[in-house]
Amino acid sequence: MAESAPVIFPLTGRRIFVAGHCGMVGGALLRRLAREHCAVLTVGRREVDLRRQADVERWFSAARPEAVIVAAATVGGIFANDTRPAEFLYDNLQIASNVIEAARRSETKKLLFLGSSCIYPRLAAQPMVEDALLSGPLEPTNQWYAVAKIAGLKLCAAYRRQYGADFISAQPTNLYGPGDTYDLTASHVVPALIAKTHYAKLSGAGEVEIWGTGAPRREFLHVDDLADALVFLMMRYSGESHVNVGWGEDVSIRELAELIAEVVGFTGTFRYDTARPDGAPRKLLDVSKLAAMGWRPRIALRDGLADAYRWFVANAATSRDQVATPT
Ligand code: GFB
Repeated sequence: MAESAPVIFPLTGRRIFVAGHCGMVGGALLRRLAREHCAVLTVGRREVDLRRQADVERWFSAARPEAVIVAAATVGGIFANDTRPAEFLYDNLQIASNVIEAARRSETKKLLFLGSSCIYPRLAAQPMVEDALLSGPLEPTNQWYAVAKIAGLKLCAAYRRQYGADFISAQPTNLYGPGDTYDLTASHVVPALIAKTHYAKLSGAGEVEIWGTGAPRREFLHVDDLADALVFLMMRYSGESHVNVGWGEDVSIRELAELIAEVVGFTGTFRYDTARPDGAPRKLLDVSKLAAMGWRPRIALRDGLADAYRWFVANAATSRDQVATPT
């Protein structure tokens, strides 16, 4: 394994703002940052709506964080992206613009913005390198979210060039883990299949519905691995290009469903609803840039799914024995 890149921005003693601390990524960042000797700042949605420029600028000029991680976003799986295009575009453009500009005005020394696995072209060569950005058309189901996230990456690059700000961005693959969303109208595939197989097991239903053909391939990273990579990049990376963060291998949705069935203990069968969209055929990140800096993920998919399932049972599962499929 490559030797770790040197620390150029120590976090010790710094005041670091985690925007979006109630989300899955924000929660993982709070757990990870508890191991650094820094003061983590958070603010609730009722106090500051990150989509409102005046709220954000008022909060930044009072709090003056030295470092910022932008983990806030309006997020969701393929159904939410496809049916709420205006929210995905507007909310995420506003969050990116407001937080990045307020950070510059209040002289934040370092900022890290997060992209999403949909920013690359639908048919990008696999695994996808950082330079594949804007080299072809986007996947239609999530182009709205992708455009907003690409704008955020470009804002960081532009602020580096024009203002000399040390603003960087990371590009995570599909994420899962504790704190995920289990509402099927908004969830990604991992929590959706955990919930569906769990309730089918409880009710004795022999069959679970999977959207699409089961053929698309996705790479999944546990959110605690992501948080570790983000802290690594905050401390050790400064550059204009975004940096991919992934596991380095992918699985088909069919393989994922079988693995989740094993973890949950569901012994029935799957039915594929091909009237539902598949989305991008494959999304696997090339992670060689981050690996060359000396960072590697640790949580293998099976272990990570078991962890996510434990969290679901303890925190999100209800006494219902079935879940409604969104139409
Ligand atoms: O996780 P997912 O919604 O995200 O879907 P994307 C991944 C694949 O799983 C798709 C299939 O091929 C879905 O059709 N799938 C099967 C299901 N059953 C289900 C189910 O019950 N629920 C869900 N949600 N999927 C999102 C983007 O794309 O990923 C966002 O829309 C973002 O913009 C995010 O990039 C990371 O990988 O297709």
